[in-house]
Amino acid sequence: MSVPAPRLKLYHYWRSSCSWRVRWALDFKDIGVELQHVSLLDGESESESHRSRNPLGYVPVLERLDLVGNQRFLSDSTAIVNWLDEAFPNASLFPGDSWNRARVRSLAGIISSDTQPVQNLNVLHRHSGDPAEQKRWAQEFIHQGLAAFERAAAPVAGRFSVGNDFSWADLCLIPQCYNADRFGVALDDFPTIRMIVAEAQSLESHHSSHPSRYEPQN
Ligand SMILES: N[C@@H](CCC(=O)N[C@@H](CS)C(=O)NCC(=O)O)C(=O)O
Repeated sequence: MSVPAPRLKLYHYWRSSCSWRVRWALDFKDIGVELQHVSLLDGESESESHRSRNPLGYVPVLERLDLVGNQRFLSDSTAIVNWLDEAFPNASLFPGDSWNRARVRSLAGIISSDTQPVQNLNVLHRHSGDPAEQKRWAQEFIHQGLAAFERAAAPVAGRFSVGNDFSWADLCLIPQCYNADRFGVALDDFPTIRMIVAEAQSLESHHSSHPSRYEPQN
């Protein structure tokens, strides 16, 4: 049964890991939303119309329309998912007591603050014009971030990153593992992460929000 939602629209890019975090949160909470694809490859995200939604020219951006049609935009997956969790408290993505929730945020931050930003497209292009060097850079930082996540999560993980409840930490981890695969970073050194990835694949919302479902067909 769908949760009655305000009118929401998500601007996303099919294989952006930050976009996947938000699509997955929406599906996990069963929140209806309109989706609009914004290409990161052909300048669409750099356009004035997208920069009016997010001056950085990044995805994801959530738009909220009120009853008289006023638009409000929220960028940054962390801010968006925190708002969704407050506005739609069913299926909490920050479960447990205050210490548990802080752990969720701490693990998520290893990915959202300290790993994904340094392997972002614009950073790779700024770093080097050579695709092989871009890949080497991304691999180094992804491996470093996942190694830190593995060590921090190992003592607190259950089925998922923090205990047995799916959380915001998993929403950051799994799309980052998808990126790791794209960049050729193996998960062999990370048994806890491999276990969480396998568990997450049992969730219907993993499949319904997966990038492969949103790949433009043309
Ligand atoms: N902190 C932001 C980061 C958003 C971000 O980096 N988005 C990437 C895709 S995952 C992007 O739009 N990159 C465009 C670019 O690098 O030019 C969030 O969590 O939403």
